[in-house]
Amino acid sequence: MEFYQISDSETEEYKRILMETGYTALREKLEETINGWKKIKINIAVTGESGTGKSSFINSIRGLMADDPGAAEVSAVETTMKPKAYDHPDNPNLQVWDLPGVGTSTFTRDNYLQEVDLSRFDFVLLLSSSRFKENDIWLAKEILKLKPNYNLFFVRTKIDEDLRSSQKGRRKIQTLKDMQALQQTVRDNVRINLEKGKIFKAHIYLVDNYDKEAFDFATIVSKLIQKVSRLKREAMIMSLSGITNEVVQKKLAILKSRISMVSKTAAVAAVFAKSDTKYPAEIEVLLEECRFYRSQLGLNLESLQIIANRIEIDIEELLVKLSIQSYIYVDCDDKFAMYYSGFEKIEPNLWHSLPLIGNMLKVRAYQKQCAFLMKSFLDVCAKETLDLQKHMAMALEGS
Ligand SMILES: Nc1nc2c(ncn2[C@@H]2O[C@H](COP(=O)(O)OP(=O)(O)O)[C@@H](O)[C@H]2O)c(=O)[nH]1
Ligand SMILES: [Mg+2]
Repeated sequence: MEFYQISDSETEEYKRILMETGYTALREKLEETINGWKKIKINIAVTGESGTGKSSFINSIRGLMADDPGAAEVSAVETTMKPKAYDHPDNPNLQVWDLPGVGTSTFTRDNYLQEVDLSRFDFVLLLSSSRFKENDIWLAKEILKLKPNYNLFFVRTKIDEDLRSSQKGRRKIQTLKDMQALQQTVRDNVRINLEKGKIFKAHIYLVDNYDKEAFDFATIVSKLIQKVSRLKREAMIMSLSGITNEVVQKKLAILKSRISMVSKTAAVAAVFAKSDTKYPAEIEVLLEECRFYRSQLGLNLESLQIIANRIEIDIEELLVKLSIQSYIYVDCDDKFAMYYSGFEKIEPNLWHSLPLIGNMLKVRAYQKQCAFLMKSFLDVCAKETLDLQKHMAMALEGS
C-alpha cells in the first residue's frame, strides 16, 4: 500500500487551518476526506414469496442470526406485509429492504410498482426456494423493462435442503461429485424455468442462508461489491460486516489506505496543536482511528459478545483463548497513551536547535511514527479477526 508523505505545502495548509479555525476544524477536514462514504446511501431490495427465506437472507447479509437483537423475524408464516428497511448496525445508510412478493393480498400486479418504487434500489434480489413462479417472472420482466441491465439477481435459496433430500431413500452416500452434479441440475432448471418466461442471461445464485461460506452466498456479496458504482464501492465494503473472508480482506485494504491521510493530521496536531488533556494532541486522532479499525473488524466488546453467545462460551474465555488484545489498547485514553508511548521515538530536545526547518522535519517524523502505530495496530486487529473467524467456523462445525 502506498504511503504518502506530507508535503511542505500541505503542512502549511493544515497548520493554517489549525491556527485560524482551531483543532476541531482540522479534525473536520480529515473527517470529510476519510469518512465521505458514510454519507452515501445504498439500498438493496429482497423480494419473493413468503417462506422463501427473505428474512433469513437479510439477517445473514447483515451478519446477524435470527435471535440477535435487531434481526428480521424468521418464521414459517407470512410476516412481511409491507416494505420494511433494515439498517446496517454501523451504517444506517446501507439499507436492506424486505419487500413482500407480488400476489399477496396487499400487493397485486396492479399496484406493486407504484407501492414499491424500484428506482430507489441499487439491487433487487428475487428469492425463490423452488421454481420461480409466474408472479416472480412478471416482476422480473417489469424490472428489466424499466432498465435492461438492472442489477437483478435470481437467488435460489434452501439448496442445502435439495442436497439433503437427494440423500434420503438412498443407500449410497452421495459423493462430492454427486452433490456438484445436483447443484448444476438445480442451476440448469432455474435457467430453463426463467427462459420459458423469456428471461435470458439471468444472474442465478444458489444459497443456503445459514452457511455463508458454502454455495454462492459469498459470490453474491462479491457481486454486490463489484456491481455497485465506483463511487459507492468503498461505502459498500465498509458497510458490510466481515461476513465473508473477501469482505474482511477488502476492508483491511481500505483501512490501510487511510493511514497516510490520518497520519498527516495526527502529525500536524502533534507539532502545532495544544492538547487540552494530559496526553499529546495526536492521541485523539489516533485513538479514534484505531477504535474505528476495531469496530470495522468486529473486535469491539459488543461484537465479541455476540460471537461468544453463538459458540456458547464465556466472553472472558474467548478473549483469553484467542489472546485478543486490541480491545485493551483502545479501551481508554490512559491505556492508549501507554500503548502509544511504546512507539515514541522522537526526541523533543533534538529539534530546539533548528526552529525553522525543524518543524517541517518534525511533522514528517511524527507522521512516520503515527503511521507506524496505526499499521501495527491494524496488523494486530487483522490477525485477531482471522483467528476469530477460524475459531468460530471450527466451533460451529463441531456443534
Ligand atoms: N434449510 C434452509 N432453510 C431456510 C433457508 N432460508 C430460510 N429457511 C427457513 O425457511 C423458513 C422461512 O424463512 P424466512 O426467512 O422467514 O422467509 P421469508 O418469509 O421469505 O422471510 C424458516 O423456517 C427458515 O429457517 C435456507 O437457505 N435453508
Ligand atoms: Mg420474512
